[in-house]
Amino acid sequence: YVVNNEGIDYTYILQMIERTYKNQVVKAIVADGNKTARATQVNLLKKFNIDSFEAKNTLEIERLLQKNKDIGLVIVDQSLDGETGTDVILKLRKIHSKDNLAIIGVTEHGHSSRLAIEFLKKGANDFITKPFISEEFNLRVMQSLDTLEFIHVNKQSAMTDHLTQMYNKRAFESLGGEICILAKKEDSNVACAMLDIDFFKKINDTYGHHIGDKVLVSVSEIFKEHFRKSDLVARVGGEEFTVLLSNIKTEKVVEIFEEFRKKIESKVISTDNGDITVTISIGLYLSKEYILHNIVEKADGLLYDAKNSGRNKIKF
Ligand code: GH3
Ligand code: MG
Ligand code: MG
Ligand code: MG
Repeated sequence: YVVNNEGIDYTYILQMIERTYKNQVVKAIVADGNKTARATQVNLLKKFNIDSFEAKNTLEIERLLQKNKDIGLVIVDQSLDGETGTDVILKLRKIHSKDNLAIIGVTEHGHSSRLAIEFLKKGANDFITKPFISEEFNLRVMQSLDTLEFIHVNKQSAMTDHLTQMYNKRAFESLGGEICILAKKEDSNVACAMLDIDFFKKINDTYGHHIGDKVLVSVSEIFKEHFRKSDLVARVGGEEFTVLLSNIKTEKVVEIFEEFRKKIESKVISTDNGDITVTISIGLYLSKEYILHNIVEKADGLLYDAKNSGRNKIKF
């Protein structure tokens, strides 16, 4: 289902927490003032399947990071083009935190200990001393990437609802807050929908909790196919869901949710105990307010109206 594309593309906000490291081959930057040294490291990385870019200073590194969202690692030598590696690391860490980007500093024999300390102080994850054995280089790179992956997986699971694999309430609040900040900057409107399955308790009482869960998963699948990846959709309670969209026309957004409501109503969920259908009530609040908590409360009030006026309908 493709909604009109007039909306701001928030995909990159979602990408921040959707970066994958094992499924998608991660890329690296080799920053070194010396061309031969760069080539050596690029070749080593290539051997264990990591594509890398070359850079000589902060500007080049930043440009590469902006353009290639799949870069997870920067290897920085102390001697660069008009800069020192320690300065570069300091600058990079002001923008890129350790949970998004791994940095390895490269020192040289002779002044390695002092410099290694400086690298770590400035925010490097690790360091390696030249000349190095390729095995050590390999291990240090992998160690840094594994840590990144570990952080990523943990963040993902902290933001994901286990049953439906949708965003949970925590994710909704954190990503929703960012979407509001952006919408305010762009002076665009925000549409917030609160959705609640009608008489869900009856499903549990009639068929059992296990079947209730199955219904929730089926409903979550309809959410996933109906909304865009850049729309924020979350399971915020047992059988309660929230959707946040921005920069969208009133008629359009009502149409989107009306179609969704119909899809839920007509979906037949087959179980061992027979076919089940459910309906959903929707409170939809469209405004130029940017405080998430307030917006959600308004949508919740409209949901209450939808429930009280017969259910299986949208109030906006
Ligand atoms: P209404 O139309 O007013 O929303 O009625 P309702 O029965 O859907 O509302 P109510 O809030 O009374 O009941 C919600 C039920 O959702 C109660 C709870 O047992 C069930 N529930 C909450 N979380 C889960 C879950 O993870 N799995 C299952 N199977 N049921 C859940
Ligand atoms: Mg409820
Ligand atoms: Mg209820
Ligand atoms: Mg309900």
